Amino acid sequence: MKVLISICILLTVLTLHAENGHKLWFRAKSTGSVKIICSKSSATLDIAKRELKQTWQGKSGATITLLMVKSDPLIKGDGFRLSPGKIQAKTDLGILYGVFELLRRQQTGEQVIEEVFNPSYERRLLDHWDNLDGTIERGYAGHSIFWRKGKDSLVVTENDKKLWSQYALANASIGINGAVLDNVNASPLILTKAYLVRVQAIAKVLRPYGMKTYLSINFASPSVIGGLKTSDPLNPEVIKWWREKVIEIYKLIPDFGGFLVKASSEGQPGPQDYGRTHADGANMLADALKPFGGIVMWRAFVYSASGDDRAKQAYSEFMPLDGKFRDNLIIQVKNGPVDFQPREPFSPLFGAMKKTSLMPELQITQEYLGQSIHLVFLATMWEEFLKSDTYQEGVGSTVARCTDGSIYPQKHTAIAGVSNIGLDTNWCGHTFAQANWYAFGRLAWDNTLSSSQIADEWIKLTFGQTSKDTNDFTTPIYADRNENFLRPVRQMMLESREAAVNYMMPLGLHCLFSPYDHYGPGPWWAPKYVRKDWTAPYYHQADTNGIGFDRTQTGSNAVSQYHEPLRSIINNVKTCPEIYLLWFHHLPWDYKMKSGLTLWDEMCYHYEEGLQEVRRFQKIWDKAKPYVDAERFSLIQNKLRKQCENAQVWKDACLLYFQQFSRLPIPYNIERPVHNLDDLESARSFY
Ligand code: BDP
Repeated sequence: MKVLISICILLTVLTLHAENGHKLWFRAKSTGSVKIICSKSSATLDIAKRELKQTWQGKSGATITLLMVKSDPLIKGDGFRLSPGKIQAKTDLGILYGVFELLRRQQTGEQVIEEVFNPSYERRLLDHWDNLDGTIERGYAGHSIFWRKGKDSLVVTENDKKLWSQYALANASIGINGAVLDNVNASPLILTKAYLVRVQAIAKVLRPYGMKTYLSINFASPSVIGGLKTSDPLNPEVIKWWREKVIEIYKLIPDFGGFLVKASSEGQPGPQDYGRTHADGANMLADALKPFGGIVMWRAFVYSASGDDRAKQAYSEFMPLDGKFRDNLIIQVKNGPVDFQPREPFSPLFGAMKKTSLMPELQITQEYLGQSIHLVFLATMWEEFLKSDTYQEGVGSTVARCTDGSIYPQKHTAIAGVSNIGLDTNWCGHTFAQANWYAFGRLAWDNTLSSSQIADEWIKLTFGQTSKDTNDFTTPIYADRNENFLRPVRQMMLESREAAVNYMMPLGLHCLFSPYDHYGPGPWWAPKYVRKDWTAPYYHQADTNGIGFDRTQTGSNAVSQYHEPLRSIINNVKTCPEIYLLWFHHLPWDYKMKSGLTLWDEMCYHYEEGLQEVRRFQKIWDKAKPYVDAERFSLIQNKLRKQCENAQVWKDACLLYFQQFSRLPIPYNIERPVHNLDDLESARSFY
């Protein structure tokens, strides 16, 4: 019995100390004391002081001055000026951000020299696709941290508050300053009193960390929960209903951020149900929010079953409305014109809508990128997107500059990422998925950061130093770690997205997913009963003549939505970048690629390369063992094994399926498929 009890105690102690990933990128503990001079006090400044004390890694006994300044023309909004020994800002939140920058530099060995830091976007938001019953749409890390099912679902517990404040701290540390708390496929119930009271409780916890709360709303709320006969945005009763609802919300949450709206899209109600335009619907809500400083984020993710190329539809529908939207309204546009695919060109709306504020929507949750199983670092994808040149105002009109106010005088600037956070102990389901949360925040703060720098920071913060290490980055121990851990792991992260593109859908292919879970391959999936633009063959158009979607001037003419010279570049098969080749062109299987190979052979090599890259990641990770705690090491090792299995499935499925059309052999220096196409086609799940 005694032995049993001792074992139990031992196990409890061990689990308590087991590394479960919950601490995210907060690993450092103070290595000495710090004296803080700050004449002001507030909840936000208290957090700043607490963090400084708890994680100080600088010289013991040093002094840090936190100074509020009124007139520093270089500091904007919640920006700050960081110099050795001093952080200056115009707002308390600016001071908190400055503290995090300083602590990050101490932990990563980056120097502190006098420098001003300003955010690229005024609003840097996480969109949670959390349902009120606690499930998460496209969530792969457990249930919602905000909502749950059951009788006591709305009771706010101490555990809730603790988790929300940890969440808010993590967001503040990377500059995220807002959260949309519920799914874009919104339940009208979110606007009922009981739920609003819970939103108020959440807002209270997030507030000191500088995070505002926002809600996704259902456009039909007035008729569904308000008892009205209609939700027509031009109906006076409906207008009044929304005005009163907004007043009710601001009474509870005075700094409420605003509404996110998915309307007239994928079956969601919207103004078009009443013969009204997106502008009619969106402006009505914007007017209700205006007196309180709230904004509307209206999504451009719309496409009908009209038969027109789906990639063209958001542009076709929204461009005619440019200039018709209120100034407290932002159109939220997904990075690509279709839907968060492993690779898409940027949406042509960026830069094109010149009289309307536009915000990018990125997807942090890896719906189409291996979910919480595959190691795919998304910063490279976002960097590629943000740096894409729209040419709208000449060379250098990048998406980043078209959306952050550098080119167009947008009243509001914002960027959103669909969150990958859930109740899983490690928040994101995969340790490396935490890097995507981190990267989103860092890029939202500074859209010029390189993915390499972000990866570098994240690895150092997340895997910390070993206990033997000092913070002296010149020590031999550090050099060894740098060479054998940091460098290869960073390289792996930077290559990981391209690897996924290679083994899933290279050369501009897209939407080849199994429809059941958006995880495994389903290039064959095309039942007669579903609309064509929900089937894979609609997008790959493979037949014995060739493969690819013809979006050139003689095809769907989606190219016309891009500005010159880009339009001509992508329209011409000779100048179209090969990464987008089959997005814009339908080409014969024996088309000659730049490498001299035929399209078919080139495609085969890409699939093979994707698989081999994951094989290499396995080796890199195995070698990382001495530098990582046992728990996270084996968790990631296991996930990489699964990723490898799935990369093999992807390669086999796509090559065997497309081979039926190409009727060409898979090049003989490539490993043969190990699955049968029939088995893959009848499989329901590849997890
Ligand atoms: C798609 C998701 C779907 C979302 C939709 C959206 O599969 O669950 O509701 O996007 O963004 O990618 O509204």
